[in-house]
Amino acid sequence: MGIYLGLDLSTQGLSALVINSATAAITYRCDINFGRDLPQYESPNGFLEPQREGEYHANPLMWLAALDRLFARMSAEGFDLGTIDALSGSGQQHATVYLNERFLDLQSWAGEGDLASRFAPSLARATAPIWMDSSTGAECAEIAAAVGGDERVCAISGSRTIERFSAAQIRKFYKQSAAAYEETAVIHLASSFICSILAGRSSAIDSGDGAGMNLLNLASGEWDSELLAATAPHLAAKLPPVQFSGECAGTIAAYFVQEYGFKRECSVNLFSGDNPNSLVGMGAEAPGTVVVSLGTSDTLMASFDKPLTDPNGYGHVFCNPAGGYMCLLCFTNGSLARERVRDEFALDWDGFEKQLAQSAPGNNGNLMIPFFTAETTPRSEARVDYVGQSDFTQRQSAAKAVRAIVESQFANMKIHAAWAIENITRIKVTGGASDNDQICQIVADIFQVEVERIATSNSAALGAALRAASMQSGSSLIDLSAAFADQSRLFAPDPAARKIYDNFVEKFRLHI
Ligand code: ADP
Ligand code: XUL
Repeated sequence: MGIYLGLDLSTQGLSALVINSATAAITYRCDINFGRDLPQYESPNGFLEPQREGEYHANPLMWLAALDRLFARMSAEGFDLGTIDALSGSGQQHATVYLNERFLDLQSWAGEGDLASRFAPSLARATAPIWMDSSTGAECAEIAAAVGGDERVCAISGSRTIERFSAAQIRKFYKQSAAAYEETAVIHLASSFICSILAGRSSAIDSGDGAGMNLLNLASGEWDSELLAATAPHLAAKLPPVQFSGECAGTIAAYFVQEYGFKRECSVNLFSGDNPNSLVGMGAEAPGTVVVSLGTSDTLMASFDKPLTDPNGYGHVFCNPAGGYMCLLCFTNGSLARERVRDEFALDWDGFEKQLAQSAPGNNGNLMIPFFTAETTPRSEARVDYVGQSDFTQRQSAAKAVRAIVESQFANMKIHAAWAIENITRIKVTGGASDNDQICQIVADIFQVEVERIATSNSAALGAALRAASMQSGSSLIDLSAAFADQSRLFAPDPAARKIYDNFVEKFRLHI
């Protein structure tokens, strides 16, 4: 039992969340916003003004300045950092940090000044491409071609080549700046970079976040020599080792003991990516429980024991910090698409919910292809079709249109997640649209499993804190995260809806 800190380095800020495992309580939170708190880095939303279309980079020194600022703020608020027994963290996935030989020379870590000034000379590249970057289409094609096609890349690494993933980003750097690439001694992810700083030496990349690089062989858990060779020369020598997320990176660096009063024996658990950490924070790290997040886009995360990969190549598979594997599927047309239909009929969310309540499951066969913008799952150009009765296709009925978008979205989700969710027993829903009871009920009826609404705020930081607690205390991650489960509301599936929705899903499949 003890006090554990979870850090979350997201796109827009750095957050801290502290838990007391004896009382299963979140006891403290603190946030730094890059734009507001560190305006000198000229990154109001956490990234630098794009220099070219699709190019999104951040300044890694800003992340270090945020770490100093966060601990200073925690101390100023009276939080005693000396009480922390172990910590871990979470990083936005895919972002790469390029460091020179100096970073590997621990003598050079001592010195004067704050973290940003100590580590500025260690950067081999001034900026880190982040997950929002989509400028590497050419490099994706080159890597896929060298390995024998995207299906093969997906089968090995868990994802086809993806623009924001690290391999394509590393290749682009090598092509554009060969000399700086040569000078790069080690390439870290955002997560393993911050972990290294805290542990006082270059740490491993955990297999959860490492799987978001298009470089890890999922089945072996090691870097894949073919993918490395297809990406850039001598890459094996520039990558840290990959290790299971539950490993310890060491005890906290002297800098944090001296500056902020951490105790010397405070352990640093390997960091992981925000999605693997969220899986833990939402208590879904054991197979059977699936998380569906209904935000701007809709996403689905599920865990499984074997290194399955998406036969269609839409989803991503990462290693699960609790062991085994997890998938992440993104449905781009989530809340924004529901808003389009809501606005077409001049409704508010209450009105949208009332229209859902007035219409019947299956919607008399009326369905919709709801891709108002280009869709990720399945990959599709923007496409909106109304299929069904004449008053529906002429859009005269709000009740039918509102039901059609919701039922069609979740039919689409059920079809494209089928490979990952064979034996699910529960769906945990979260995100803005999970406030809507009717939507939750439709999810329960289409998937024919109990749906539990959970309130989460920063599940990535919570997942990191729970991982630190598990590593330090030896308690199972599953037991720990269950103890932190939020109050929830349950929606039971209506057995009478099973057949209706089985037919509806098959009909949707024919039109997709
Ligand atoms: P993100 O984290 O992606 O910014 P959120 O999880 O905060 O998104 O969800 C925001 C979305 O939730 C908004 O786009 C809004 O359309 C949707 N939303 C909020 N309330 C409801 C509701 N009662 N029914 C359906 N959708 C809702
Ligand atoms: C996942 C992804 C994002 C980032 C943002 O593939 O790109 O979820 O991790 O935080």
